[in-house]
Amino acid sequence: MKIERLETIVTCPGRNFVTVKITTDEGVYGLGDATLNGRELSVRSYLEDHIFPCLVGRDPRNLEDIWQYLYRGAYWRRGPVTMTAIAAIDMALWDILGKLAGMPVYRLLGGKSRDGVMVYGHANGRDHAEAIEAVQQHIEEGYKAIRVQSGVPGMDKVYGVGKAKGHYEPAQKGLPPEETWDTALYLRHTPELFRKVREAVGFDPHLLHDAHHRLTPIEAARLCKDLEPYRMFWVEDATPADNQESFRLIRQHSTTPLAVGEVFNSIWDCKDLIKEQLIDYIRSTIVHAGGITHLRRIADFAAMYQVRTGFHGATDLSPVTMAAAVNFGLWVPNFGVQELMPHSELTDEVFPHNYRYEDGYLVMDEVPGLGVDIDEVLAAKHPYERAYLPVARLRDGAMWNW
Ligand code: GCO
Ligand code: MG
Repeated sequence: MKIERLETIVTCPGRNFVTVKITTDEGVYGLGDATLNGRELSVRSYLEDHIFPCLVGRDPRNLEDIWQYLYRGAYWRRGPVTMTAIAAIDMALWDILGKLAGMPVYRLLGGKSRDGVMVYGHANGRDHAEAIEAVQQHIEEGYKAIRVQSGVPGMDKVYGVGKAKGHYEPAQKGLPPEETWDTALYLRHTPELFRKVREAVGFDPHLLHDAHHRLTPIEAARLCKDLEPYRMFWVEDATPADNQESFRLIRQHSTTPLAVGEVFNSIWDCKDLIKEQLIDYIRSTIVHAGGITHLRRIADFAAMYQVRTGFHGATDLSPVTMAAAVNFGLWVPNFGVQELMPHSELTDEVFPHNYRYEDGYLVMDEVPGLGVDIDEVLAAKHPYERAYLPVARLRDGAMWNW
């Protein structure tokens, strides 16, 4: 059996997605997500200009060899563009393998460890009252775990909170919008938010929060310490992890569980964090960290240190990644939680999929492969539109971490 055709499909049903489609000489095809928010076309070019020509004629069933060929063989290892491209190929090959075997990918990985994948939803509010209302709404919808983000008085715009009630989209059409960030205000208001949320809904729901890399290590330690009475499920991206040692400082001060890794693209980004037990959840995701083949290595390594998975799942990860994540989450023994930010109806129409939300969990049927498809005719009606994540500046105008 041979790989006959490789294509990318770029579509914007409200936001941009890049999808890889690999077809074999026997007509079986597989899909992989290659979306890298704000850098979509670089991944497409990496795939089309540098990877596709090398894969035609190879046996699609040798996905480990193809992974190693793309990783070791490229000489220039890692980086988000490369690892997203590798991930897309890897996902598509797992999809093909599942279809050939007539089994879901979770069966190929080792079968089901659980019936459903617990997800966390996004409760956002422009102020505390609106955020609490959103938390209550999520509880009514069955969510067991809820991420809470709120506007901060005195700041025009805060990460994770949209302009309108409810919805927020992590990319905007046109050039990157600029926002102003004020750490002191944020540190003052966030513990207050969680005090009110616990008061309103009690201690049953798991509560999560994303600090989105905005804090220095000692500020992060302060936040995590202040949040201790509210028994967080986790605080995410408390400080940037470029320097993995930073997390030791947070750990020394607080027992609030820590999650990190949505921007990581390989096991090397989290090696020390995991080995030194500086984190509790690893958020690296299938699309940005080399696919199922590489995430499996990360998860197994993490299991040795009782670190659990908590994969990224914002709307910039296409339904193809979500399908892969559900398959992975059904299998992986050290599963923690999966992020769920529901896609728009149009996105779901472009990518018909088998996984579905049921009472706080994502579940799927026994369908071959990843259980996701693409409607290419509909996709073609929504061409690429330039879009970016915002950037953040401090009050004095200096660039800060988005
Ligand atoms: C999350 C993330 C997103 C990212 C976005 C970047 O926790 O879901 O932080 O909001 O900012 O996915 O592309
Ligand atoms: Mg995040």
